[in-house]
Amino acid sequence: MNSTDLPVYYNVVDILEHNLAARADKVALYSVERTMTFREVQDEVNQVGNALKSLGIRFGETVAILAPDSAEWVTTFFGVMKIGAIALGLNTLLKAHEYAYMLRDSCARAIVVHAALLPAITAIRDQAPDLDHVIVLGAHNHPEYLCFETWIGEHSTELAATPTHRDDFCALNYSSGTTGEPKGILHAHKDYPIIAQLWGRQVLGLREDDRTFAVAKLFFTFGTGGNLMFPWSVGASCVLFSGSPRDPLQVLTMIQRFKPTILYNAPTGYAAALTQDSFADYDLSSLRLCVSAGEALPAPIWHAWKERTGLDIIDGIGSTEVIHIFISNRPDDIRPGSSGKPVPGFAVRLIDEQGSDVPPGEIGNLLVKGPCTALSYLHQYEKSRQTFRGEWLFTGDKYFADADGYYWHAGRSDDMLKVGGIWVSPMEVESMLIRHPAVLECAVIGRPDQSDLIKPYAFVALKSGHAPSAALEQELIAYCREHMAEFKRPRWVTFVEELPKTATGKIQRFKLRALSQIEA
Ligand code: 3UK
Repeated sequence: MNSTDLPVYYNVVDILEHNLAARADKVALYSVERTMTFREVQDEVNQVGNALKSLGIRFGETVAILAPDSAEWVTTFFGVMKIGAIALGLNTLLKAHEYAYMLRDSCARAIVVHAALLPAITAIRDQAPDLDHVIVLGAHNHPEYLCFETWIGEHSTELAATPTHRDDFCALNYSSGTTGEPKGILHAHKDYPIIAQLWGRQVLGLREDDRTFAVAKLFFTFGTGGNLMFPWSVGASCVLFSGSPRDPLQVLTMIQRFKPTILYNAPTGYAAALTQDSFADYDLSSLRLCVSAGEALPAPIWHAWKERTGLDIIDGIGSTEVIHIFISNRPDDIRPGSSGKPVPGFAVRLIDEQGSDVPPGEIGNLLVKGPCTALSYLHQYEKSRQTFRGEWLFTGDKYFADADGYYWHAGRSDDMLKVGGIWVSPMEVESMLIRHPAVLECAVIGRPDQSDLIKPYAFVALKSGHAPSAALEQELIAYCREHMAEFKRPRWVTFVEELPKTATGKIQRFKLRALSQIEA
């Protein structure tokens, strides 16, 4: 499937609306707070769309959403796209200065924000010059901001979709890089129906009687696709999870209560659930299939999950640039530890530094070509030219293919780390550590934990007058935890006299990586 299979004028809200004729009164979404049928979702989407129009939000303008996964997240998301505006789902784990950058860079004109996350937005309101409207979910005491419920309550449940071109942009996500600011990635209305067909139906085999549940959040395209677009494209329901991915008991409780058939999680999520003493007490019998993405799923976790639950995990590599999974295992064809085979509709290449294809068994740089890849990074011309190479996307991943055609992840060509499925730039952690008064210099690398999943590991040289100690190690970790998104903090600190450097003073991370392997 590609874009010409869709009508020229196509609005992605069709993924919701095609259900109105067929199953308007079926439950579309479950959550602890609210359960809604397709008709109820549609009514609220229309109210949001009308309310946004009444604020003067126009075609092509950006509206941000900063909230835990919830019914309101979903109705806002579709309401924005239905009027031809662009929905920006913000990562709820970030700090105020990161929101300031994203709101400014995207020229967001309005934000729908949960009251619990509002302080981060009020703190930077004056740094987002285009942000004319703040709409708050839940109770708050800022009379100058709109209250979501009253705001939409004044508006009609009737609204015709803006006849957007299938190639018009509808959604924006930010993704971090090694250096510099996060990169805005725009996707078009056509991209979600295409990937829903190519992976959701073709590979995963989603059906109308499925019920999906994602630990991965809706602000991440892994969640938006897997837990919203794909189920609704086949008339299935989704279960939204507003809790923390780092709390495995909450996750298990949700599964027991809402009985999903499909579970999406990151490898850390599977590993964390397996370590719970009470794991066997939970009823997971509704599940028929599990999906893992965000980082490579080590084979031992796959086998342990299979042994404990009888369930297969489908590991697949996806990216925000491509929108979702493009190399994947399949329900009837799994090689644990590998990412599986290219999803039909995508082409992949593995090339060496000279650009020649490498033979099976040899590691090369992964390129992918597909019908739903983004076109560029917003406002990042040079970085875009390096990454979007004609029809091919340079993923930054190293891979090799085995003799049977399965693809195996073999690290990154940059220093970026995937921690719990989310990007961490070692340089960002280093620039935080260096602000601590005891730190002279430092370097951060990835190190596998006991489940073979990568976590940040810091090497630190101290200023004179400071001595290494376990207390100082904890202090440095706590310092990062406090000042940056928590998942980015180093999990271990090793104190060194000095860091290995090249003659030109560049830190030799490969030496540190070798050192960390000897220690482990
Ligand atoms: C890494 C994997 C090995 C890889 C994503 C599914 O992760 C997603 O998007 P991001 O833009 O990151 C992309 C990068 O993450 N990666 C993802 N999945 C795997 N590495 N095995 C995997 N299974 O480095 C890739 O380039 O955050 C995943 C669907 C939608 C997504 N956005």
